[in-house]
Amino acid sequence: MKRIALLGMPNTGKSTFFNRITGASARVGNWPGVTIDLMGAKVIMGGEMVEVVDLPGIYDLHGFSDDEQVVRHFLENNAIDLALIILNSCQLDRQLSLALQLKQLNLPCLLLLNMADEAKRFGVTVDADKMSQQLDLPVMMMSAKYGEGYKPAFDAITHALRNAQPVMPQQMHDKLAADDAIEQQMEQVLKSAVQIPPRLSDDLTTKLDRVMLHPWLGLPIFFGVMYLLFQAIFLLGKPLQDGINWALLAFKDGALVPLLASAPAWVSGLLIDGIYNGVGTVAAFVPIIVLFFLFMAIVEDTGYLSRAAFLMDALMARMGLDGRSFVMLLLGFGCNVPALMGTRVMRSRALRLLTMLVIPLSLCSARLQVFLFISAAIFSPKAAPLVLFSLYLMSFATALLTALIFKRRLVSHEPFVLEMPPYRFPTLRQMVLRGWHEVRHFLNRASKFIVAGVVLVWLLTHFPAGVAPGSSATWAGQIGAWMAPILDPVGINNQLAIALIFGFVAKEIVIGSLAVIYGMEGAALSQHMAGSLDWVQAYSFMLFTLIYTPCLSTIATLKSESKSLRYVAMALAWSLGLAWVVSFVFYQTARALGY
Ligand SMILES: Nc1nc2c(ncn2[C@@H]2O[C@H](COP(=O)(O)OP(=O)(O)OP(=O)(O)O)[C@@H](O)[C@H]2O)c(=O)[nH]1
Ligand SMILES: [Mg+2]
Repeated sequence: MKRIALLGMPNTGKSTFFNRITGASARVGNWPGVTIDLMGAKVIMGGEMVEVVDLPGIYDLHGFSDDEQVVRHFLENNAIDLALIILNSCQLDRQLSLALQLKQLNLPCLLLLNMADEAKRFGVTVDADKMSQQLDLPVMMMSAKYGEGYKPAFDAITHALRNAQPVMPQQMHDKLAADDAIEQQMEQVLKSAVQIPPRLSDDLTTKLDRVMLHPWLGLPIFFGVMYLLFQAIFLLGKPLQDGINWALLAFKDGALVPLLASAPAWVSGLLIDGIYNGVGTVAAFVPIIVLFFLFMAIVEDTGYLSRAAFLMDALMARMGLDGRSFVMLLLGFGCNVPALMGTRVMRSRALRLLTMLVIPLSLCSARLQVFLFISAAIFSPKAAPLVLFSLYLMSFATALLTALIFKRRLVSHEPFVLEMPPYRFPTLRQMVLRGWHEVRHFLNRASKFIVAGVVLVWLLTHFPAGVAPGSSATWAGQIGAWMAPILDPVGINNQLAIALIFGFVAKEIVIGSLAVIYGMEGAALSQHMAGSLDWVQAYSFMLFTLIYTPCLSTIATLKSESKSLRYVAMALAWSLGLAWVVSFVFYQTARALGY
């Protein structure tokens, strides 16, 4: 099978092109360093099967951050039939040198000048034919996002593939010609084939940045935007959530219960009280989570994240972090795992380790489900949003505290250079792809962790045979009693303790397992919990859930990214210890004050 590799600098539209050509849904974002690992997909081109490989962006072939290593490793170990070099047409003066470096590897190459739409708008003109002659390569202009010029580019690729032979890139290090020669050739090509106006006429970006990056207004605007975003998510998400809850209940009462009426009690118990209630309670949050990711994707895709990094850089530097760490914390609000992997763009190991230590403290969407559920059950409709907001603040505060404490051990001197991409509007297609991606992610986690988790909880709360379900005589009750000396002082009762243990695997299981432990779902579960817990216990439980290790996937990622068991053990111990101390201080103080 023939193989095409997509190469180029970060943020030039490689993944956008990859999605267009393969129909895949690789992550796209207006931020350098979105792709951090290789991703392949097969397509039929010119009647034969071809593998297309999307790669992280590289600045040059000598780069030494972990995502750049991925590219080098790939090139050193794989024969490729065609290297598609994707450049941003508006930045040819900076990017052409990479194309020349890659060409020296003696791979069959094709040059795609992407973002033709922006080039036109900003007044950049490129003579692709002339450039093609000078470089002795096919050169095509196109817009991967909007599709202009895609068809001719596709045909050119098919044509180039037809008589391609797989080539191993030549030894990269000794083959590279002196950089001066490349510099000279680049000057020459730029002079004859490219016209860049002295100032790019990007009015929109300039005007917006005057406000968004304003020295005083910038940060308040940023937090205002975030606040509105959350308001919008819940405003739109709540009716959808209620709708799903209603449908799930109707299906249960109308179909499941009658259907299983004659089955043995343990079968209907396991299926209905276990799996259906457990997974259903979690599934009701899917619309909110999808909306959440859609809005995050908009923030990411417009280029506003880079602005957030810029605005927060000074503050983060005091904690031993930098603007990128802040962006990763924000991405961690979605899911900690990709945020941890995103730190690969950092070249300093100390900075990476410090950032990876704080990311698991960001309140990810799975924890958000737990907090939405509990705060709605225990607190008044007026107080619930404030409770949620306070948890976000705690998330930040614990992250900053962690950084402050560990920054002396993990000192980095990596300079932080931030590239400000122009503002871009996400397309509907990109948003739909992203939403679908999250639904699939949920289904994947549901089938892997949530079903297994709730089944286990059901078994633990219903056995040994003959005891009253959910009572202290069950296995779950015994585990709870065993944990009591540690968890009593922070106000976490036996039922909640079981939920916490399973939350270690995945936070979605926490509410799933509460549904199973109490044998109820939706509104009934909320009411029951409101009756059996007071707000101090509930808040202490939420604090603990927020701070202790997010999930198994996060731990596995910490291990694979840091490659150090000691580091992972330290991160685990720290988060568990911190969770206990924070909950303890809160719980005991609140009780001492008479609440
Ligand atoms: N205007 C315009 N924007 C584009 C075009 N192609 C991609 N983009 C946008 O450019 C940004 C970067 O796109 P990606 O596909 O994530 O870039 P990438 O090269 O994969 O980036 P890394 O994975 O970080 O190396 C996104 O906001 C895209 O929507 C295009 O042809 N025109
Ligand atoms: Mg990419």
